[in-house]
Amino acid sequence: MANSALDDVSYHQLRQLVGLVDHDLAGDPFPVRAMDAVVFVVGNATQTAHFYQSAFGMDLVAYSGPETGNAEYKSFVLRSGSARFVINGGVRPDSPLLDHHRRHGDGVADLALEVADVDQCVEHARASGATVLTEPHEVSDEHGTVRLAAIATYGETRHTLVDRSRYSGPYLPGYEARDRSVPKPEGAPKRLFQAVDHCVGNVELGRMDEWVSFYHRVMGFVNMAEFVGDDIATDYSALMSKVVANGNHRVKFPLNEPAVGKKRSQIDEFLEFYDGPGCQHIALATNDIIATVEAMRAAGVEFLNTPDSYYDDPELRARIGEVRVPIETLKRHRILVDRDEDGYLLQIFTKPVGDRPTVFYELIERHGSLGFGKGNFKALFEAIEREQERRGNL
Ligand code: TYF
Ligand code: FE
Repeated sequence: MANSALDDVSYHQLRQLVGLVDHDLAGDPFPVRAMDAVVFVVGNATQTAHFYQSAFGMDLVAYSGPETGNAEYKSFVLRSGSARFVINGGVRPDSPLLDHHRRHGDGVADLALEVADVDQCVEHARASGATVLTEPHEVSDEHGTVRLAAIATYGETRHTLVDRSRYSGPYLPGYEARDRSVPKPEGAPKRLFQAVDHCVGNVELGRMDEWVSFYHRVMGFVNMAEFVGDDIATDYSALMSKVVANGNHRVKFPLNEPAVGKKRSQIDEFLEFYDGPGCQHIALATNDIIATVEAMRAAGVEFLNTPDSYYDDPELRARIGEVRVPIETLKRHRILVDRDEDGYLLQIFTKPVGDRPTVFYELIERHGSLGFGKGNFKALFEAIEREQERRGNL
């Protein structure tokens, strides 16, 4: 598997980082190997790429733009372990990327997937009623050949399907290798995160189940146990949520819809400011959330605040038992903790990283738990609502 997204982090490490289960790709109608890339369209790719290097500690590995023969847009490819971000921004005034940005602001245009067989996936998707946006085709250069296609998902988001098993270049034909050019955050570990754990989609009111069935039918994804139903939703979360995953759980997509409750849903706020459905948050798996949060904070990344009462609650202390650091350390960093029958997880959420109240990040350190922090939903959603109120959108 040349240049696979899995190369930089071993299967064993990934098992711990993102929680994998055994799965046989051979019998899978839509054999997904991993996330290939999270592809962003932003207003200023040059500066956004700088941010992901200086604040998220990512490495610049490839570039395409006017200097490399691509007059329309600039594209920066960044890596951290097995995670790959591609940051695109229009250069020519007639670039379609600028129309995308006008509608959505900075956002995720493409959750690209590495698949074992592009043609098989596209045939299965088409037969299941999916919209094929780009037919299977090949692109080649001196490093080999990549086979690509794309299907539509919620809103204007797409899934590009990539088979790079016959390719050894830094990303795709048309890109030139680049070295890191911006210093990492001061005192930061070698990598601030090792993998993408999950990517969350926000869809319109009443459409979550349609999108869950889309991932079942079209991509052979399965349901994961964690969900927020209408029983919990109206009480405090203002959203409903279900999680789908590929066979081995390497790729996990929670899907949210607004819940009709007392307050204006955070999902409604997203849908208004993103101008439709889209990717709401990306969870990044780290093996040292303390060091990662320290480095990101030092670089100016803002996280949601969790009140002292969360940590002082004797029920929480009893429920979580022993974790790898004293609870005072978690309190100092405002890191949340949740435990279930399989183990525990540590997590924290940034504020939205762009101008619109849309895309944000989660950092997650898993110790056996395969969940998404259900025990934290109340405290988390209250923190999100405090921010919504500060923005005047509650
Ligand atoms: O991905 C998840 O399900 C958790 C919880 O607006 C969550 O991270 C769900 C919705 C949301 C923020 C976090
Ligand atoms: Fe999450």
